[in-house]
Amino acid sequence: MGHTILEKIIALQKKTSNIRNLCILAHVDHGKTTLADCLVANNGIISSRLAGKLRYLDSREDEQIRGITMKSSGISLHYTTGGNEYLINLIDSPGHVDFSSEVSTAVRLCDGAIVVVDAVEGVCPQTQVVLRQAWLENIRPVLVINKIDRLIVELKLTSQEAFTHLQKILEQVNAVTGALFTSKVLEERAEKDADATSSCTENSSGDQVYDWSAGLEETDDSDLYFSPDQGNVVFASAIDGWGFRIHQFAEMYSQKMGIRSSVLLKTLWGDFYINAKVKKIMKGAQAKGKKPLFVQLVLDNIWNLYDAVVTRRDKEKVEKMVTSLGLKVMSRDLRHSDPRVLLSAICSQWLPVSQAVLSMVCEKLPSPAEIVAERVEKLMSVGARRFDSLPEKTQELKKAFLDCSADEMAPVIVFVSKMFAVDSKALPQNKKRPLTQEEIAQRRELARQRHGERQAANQSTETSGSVDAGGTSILAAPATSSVTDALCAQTEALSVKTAVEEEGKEQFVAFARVYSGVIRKGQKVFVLGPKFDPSLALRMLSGGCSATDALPTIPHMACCTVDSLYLLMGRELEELDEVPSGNVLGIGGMEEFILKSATISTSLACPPFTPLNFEATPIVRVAVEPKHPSEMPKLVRGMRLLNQADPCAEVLIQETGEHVLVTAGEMHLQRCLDDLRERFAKIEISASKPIIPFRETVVRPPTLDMVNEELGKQQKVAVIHQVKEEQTKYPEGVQVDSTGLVMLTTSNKMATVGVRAIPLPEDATRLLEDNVELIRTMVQLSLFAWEGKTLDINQKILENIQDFKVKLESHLQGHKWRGAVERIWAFGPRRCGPNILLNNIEGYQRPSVWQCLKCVKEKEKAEATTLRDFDNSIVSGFQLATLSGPMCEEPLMGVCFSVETWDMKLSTPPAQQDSVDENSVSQCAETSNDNQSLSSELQDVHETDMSTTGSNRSRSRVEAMGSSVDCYGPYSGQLIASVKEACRYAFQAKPQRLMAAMYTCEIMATADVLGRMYGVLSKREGRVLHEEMKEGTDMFIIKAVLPVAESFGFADEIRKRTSGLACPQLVFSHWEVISSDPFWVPTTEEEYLHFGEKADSANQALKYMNAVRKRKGLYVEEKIVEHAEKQRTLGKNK
Ligand SMILES: Nc1nc2c(ncn2[C@@H]2O[C@H](COP(=O)(O)OP(=O)(O)OP(=O)(O)O)[C@@H](O)[C@H]2O)c(=O)[nH]1
Ligand SMILES: [Mg+2]
Repeated sequence: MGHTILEKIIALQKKTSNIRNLCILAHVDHGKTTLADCLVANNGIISSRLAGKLRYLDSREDEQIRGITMKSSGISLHYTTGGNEYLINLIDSPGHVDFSSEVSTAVRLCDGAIVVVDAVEGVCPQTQVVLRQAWLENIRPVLVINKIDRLIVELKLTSQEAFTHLQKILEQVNAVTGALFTSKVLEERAEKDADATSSCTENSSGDQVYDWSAGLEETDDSDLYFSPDQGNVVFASAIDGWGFRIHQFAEMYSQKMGIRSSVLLKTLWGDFYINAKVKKIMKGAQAKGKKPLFVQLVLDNIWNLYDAVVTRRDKEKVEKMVTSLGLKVMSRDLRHSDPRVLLSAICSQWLPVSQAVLSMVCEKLPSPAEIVAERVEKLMSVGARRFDSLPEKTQELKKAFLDCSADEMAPVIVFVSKMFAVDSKALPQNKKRPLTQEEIAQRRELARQRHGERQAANQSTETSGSVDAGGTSILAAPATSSVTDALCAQTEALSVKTAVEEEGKEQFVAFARVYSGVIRKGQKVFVLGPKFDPSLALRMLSGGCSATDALPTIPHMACCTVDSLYLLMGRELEELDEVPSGNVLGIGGMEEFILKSATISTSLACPPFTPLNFEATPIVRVAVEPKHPSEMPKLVRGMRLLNQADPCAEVLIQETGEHVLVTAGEMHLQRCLDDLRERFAKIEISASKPIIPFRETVVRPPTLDMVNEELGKQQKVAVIHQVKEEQTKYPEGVQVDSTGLVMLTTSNKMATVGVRAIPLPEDATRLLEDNVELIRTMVQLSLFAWEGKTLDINQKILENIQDFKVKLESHLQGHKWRGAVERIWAFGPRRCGPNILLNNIEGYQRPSVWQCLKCVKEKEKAEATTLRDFDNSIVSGFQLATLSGPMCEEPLMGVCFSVETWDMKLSTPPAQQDSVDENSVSQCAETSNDNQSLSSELQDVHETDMSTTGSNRSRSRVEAMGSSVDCYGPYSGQLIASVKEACRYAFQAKPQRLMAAMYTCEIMATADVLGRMYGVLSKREGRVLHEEMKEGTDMFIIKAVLPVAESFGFADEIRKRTSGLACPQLVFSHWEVISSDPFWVPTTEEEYLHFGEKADSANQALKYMNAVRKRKGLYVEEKIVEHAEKQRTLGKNK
């Protein structure tokens, strides 16, 4: 990078109002990186001829090979418009769903976004996702409709058709924005109403009529939508290098036609036409069958150019056009065999896309100084905490955010959104740089000196050789010099070796942005982890302190010195000494302190930023191991590095000792494995087949049998092995009645529990699943209330809990569920899962899970005394039972366990029994192999709390128990085990089903490959939800669901079968019950006749279940060879 450009950028970094931080967002393959190329070429970093072909920001080899972006990367550009110089920090992001976490990391650092939409494909699933992400982060978007050349060359639309098509796309994009806006306004309004009703007295009658649209009308949304006349839409073809806003044409034609440009601007995009006779612009082009202005003045020109250059290759016409436009085209381009070369040579001069996009960005996107208060509050308030409940000093920092000042006194606030690995060779300090004139002169001088010395030494040896006797002292000199030479050589060799080792090492650079103050090299700063609590820190350190002071250890906080600062220049980094507020930057030497994201500040009052919104759920897991077992440590280290370098990948070690990698999808998995092999571990590794998660559940007894006959009327046939199984299913001491109630007594015969499993309605399960975070908060609140602490809790969260309760009640209707919601004992597994433990014990009134609502409101302490002893053992048993079910040890889902009896003989056990049990369960949960991450902050708080109080209590308990420890072990332990077993048997007493994780996929394909695509879908048990034709194109959009278990290789197969025309995007959507019964054997006469005794037609659920059991080393009932003689007969007959 040129020295002058670097200096210019450094100077511009200080002018906050002239900085634009933005990212490019779009669906996969809509042309983000190509567009970025055009912008980069404008700065002369790459040649404009290569723009669009090089994909400069796709710096990884696999990105280039696959033609897809996998990591977001930043580059700083400078741009001059209207006499103002701007610094543009551009971040290119990936569009593939598997890498959507990279988008989240990019969006957080920006103030604006360029949303790119393919003119042919229109709004795609990821387009909606990125628009929502931008919305959630309060960043302003502008629109680029790209690939308009495809409308001309591929779809062969006329300019008029293209106009209609473009209008439709714009409508689609605005519809998405509109929906986001409406929901926000309504939410705010509801909030306001809630505030109003809570503040006013309760005298209002309940029959208010809500006018929901009122809020919408009041709120100004005019600058929210994309509209060409607002100047926030660019029409472009990045590959051909052209793009424009209608401003440009309005100005051009206002001179030509003598119409004011403001009038033209208003009418150029719309249903207006020009009346040539009266030279006036009139409305109603469509009704009168006239050419709209946009077609006549804009599109027709472009269409003509393409026609002349690409379609007809009319040289004369092209030359005429070129001269009339006043352009200069090199004759080399004119003669080129590929017409696209000539085209881009003309277009990039006539309507350079970089000018159009960059001027729009500078005009329409906010500078870092314009950050709004709403966004600041959102960034600063983590989880359930309200902004106004933060410590006063912390709230004061809001001003620093809003000022965005680069003042000496301003506190430094930096957010690191991800860590990325770079080869240490690529770091500027390790790079060989050209020497300056003085350095060259210095070296020359040094070499001359050395040469002189050597010559002198040679001469002296020669003379000493000629002098005989007594010359030992002189002779000794060369000997010593040779020794030192050897030493020098050795040390040199050593240093070379370390340099080589260094070279291969990956270094981490933090991808960050400065929100306030100036960060300097060598400065001491605090690194605040995502769980850091400023109020705790402020309490611990009264008064001011800085990172240079010696500090006591504060949880989730570290002090460090800023090692190096970098300017991100795509593939390269440039070293900087300081970076002022408002800029995106790279920070080196932080790998010891930051895992994935962090906040850096000089003030301990600074709160950690809210966690990033990740759209993707990591679901694909594989076990990895080194090819050579001795290389295990390298793998472990490599996996640690990978975990740090990827925002979304999870790395864990299961209790079986397996190293498991969890990724968002197949493509992501591939990239992680490649990274592990080539960068982080540098060893050969083998990965298992993807481990597919399942869930276990129970359903209502089916009313139809497998041949669709009604059950119950037929005469049953006794299938021998089933009867046998029925008998052996339950061991001694377990009683199961015909309704599925399981009674089980502990080994010491002291307690008996009766449990029944009931399937939860589907809606209720979904509700539980969607509200995991809320349930977790509830658990934490109960815990706080339990300990007598009060927490300043957001009113909104309380409302959400109330709302959740009401919804749950509405889903649990019918006499079976009467009053059930009030009697919920716990949720599980992990206290927040989609299963319910119900207290149906007569005469046992325990506080419900909803007590937090009451406690927080009334600020009263929960009554602890009403809990029966060992209450928690029951909960723990339930947690364990729901964590792994009896079918294949996968977690349960949608099951309600109703405890109906609980008799205990022990009369006076110590009061504080339960906490130890709970502790043991939380540990179990941590090591288990479920795929839900445990990383939530609340959960952690909960666990640490439990472990500290638990250990204290356990000691006292052991002392107090003494006598009650019988030969079967502690009483509470027995109860846990019994409840767990009882739940399992109760589960087995009902019709059991497996649940499969499902992907939704949206595939776009042309009519001729539709049939083949359906073939692939049905082979993989996919189900088409709907199919529609995309207007104006010959494309169909098919929405389908597909089990995750069948998805591996799906994208590839579709691509191959449709010759690359269809490319599906798989997104995890939900869990679905597999309708077939894995334990099914024919029981009715019809089934028997239809399927035969063996029932060998494939049972999908059984297949899945056995595969999981096999993987986990569980017993699988499978006959390897059945009827061996038959096979022999077959062989003979051949
Ligand atoms: N016809 C046409 N093709 C384009 C245009 N812009 C990009 N492409 C092509 O579209 C393909 C995808 O372009 P990329 O720039 O890699 O797309 P992307 O949005 O960065 O893709 P991901 O990063 O993988 O999400 C490439 O083959 C480009 O050549 C355009 O304006 N017209
Ligand atoms: Mg890309």
